[in-house]
Amino acid sequence: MNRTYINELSAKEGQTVLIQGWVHSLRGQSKIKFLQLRDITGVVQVVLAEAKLFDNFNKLLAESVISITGLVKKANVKSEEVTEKSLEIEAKELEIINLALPLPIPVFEKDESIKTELSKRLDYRYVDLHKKEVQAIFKVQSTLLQAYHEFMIKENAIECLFPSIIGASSEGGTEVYPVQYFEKKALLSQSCQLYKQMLACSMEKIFAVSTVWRAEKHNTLRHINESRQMDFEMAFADDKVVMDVLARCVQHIVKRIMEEHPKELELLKVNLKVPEVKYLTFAETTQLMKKQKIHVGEDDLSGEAEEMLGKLYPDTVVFVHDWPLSGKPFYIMPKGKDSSYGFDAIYNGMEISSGGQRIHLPELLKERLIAKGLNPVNFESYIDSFRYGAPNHAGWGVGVERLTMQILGIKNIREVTLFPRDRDRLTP
Ligand code: AMO
Repeated sequence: MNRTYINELSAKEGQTVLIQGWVHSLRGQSKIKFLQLRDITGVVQVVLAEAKLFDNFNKLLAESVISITGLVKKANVKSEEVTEKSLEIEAKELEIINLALPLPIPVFEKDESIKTELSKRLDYRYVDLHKKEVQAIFKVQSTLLQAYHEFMIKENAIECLFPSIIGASSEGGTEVYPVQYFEKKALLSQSCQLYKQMLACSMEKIFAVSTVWRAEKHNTLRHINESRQMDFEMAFADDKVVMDVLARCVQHIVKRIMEEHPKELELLKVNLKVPEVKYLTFAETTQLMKKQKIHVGEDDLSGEAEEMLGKLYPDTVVFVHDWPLSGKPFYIMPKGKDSSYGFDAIYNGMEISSGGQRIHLPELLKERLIAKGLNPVNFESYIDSFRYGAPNHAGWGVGVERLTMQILGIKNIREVTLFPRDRDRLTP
């Protein structure tokens, strides 16, 4: 018999079906036993009235994996956990696929006030991922990635794959992981920046999803050492053009999540709205923050300022552009002496993206590398790539985890990372 998923049961009332999944909860009296069975689509009540099934039932602990063959019957189930309340399964057979040991962390926390600490949950992430709240986060993240692809394909962008082992730091700075590459020293990619630029100079409009590594030593709620980025780069474009692409892209992603995931959003208590868009210069933002008595750096926004932007402009992608040149990486196009064509995008109080127009002129690029204390010799092939027909171009990178946490209003980035890598965590 083919397996039926739990959300398909309502179409099979009166039929015998095979369902498979995890034991969500168990309850037994001497003559009749109940269990709730969960699969990725929902939870259903199973009634076991035949004594021949009790031996197997008595062996079960929560999260054991079983197969049930049984009859789909009308019912009126009260339990909040059950998703198919109008039916239940009268079990005819119970097969144990794998008995679970006593759980190191609860999967089904009846008492919401007793929350397991995140670090312990992450130690047992493989158990934590049995929780429907946790699954909801990653279902939403999956749709986020699919919606990004959908949007980019409609924009006629070409998807590209880039190397993860690179010769020179793409973002400047020292926050890189060294790799021994045969006789040479190499680095784990901090971003696909140099490659996406080189590619936009021939393929015009490109996008990528890649894993990136940043060896930042500090432990914060918004940084991880291995993250995923959605990148975009476009030829014959400036900062204004690509900010508009990013705004429409985030709006499309949010809209798709609202369409696909009303249940998950309800479970996670998220009231999602398609964001508006606001453009502010860095100077305007500084003025705005002064009024609010909030500190802004000379060439960077503080976390507090990002939060305030979220309060002043809720459910809005706020672009802070004309960013001070000193606060942007070497590849960002200067605007006059001190300003730049660089921007950050702040959404619901946190930076989700940075980008800008790039330098496509080799001599200016060399100048900017030197100004940032970097050696142009280490960037020779990147600089040379702009000597043989390089259009002006612009782009951005969005952190997948950052966008997920801002869409879902989740405070700790580790919650939205399947297997986070941070200063203290390398397993699982
Ligand atoms: P940036 O370094 O600002 O820009 O990174 C782009 C976006 O990636 C996310 N991000 C991170 N998320 C979690 N943990 C981290 N340690 C982390 N670092 C970055 C953020 C950030 O906005 N090459 C440029 C982009 C471009 O100009 O196209 C870049 O990497 O959401």
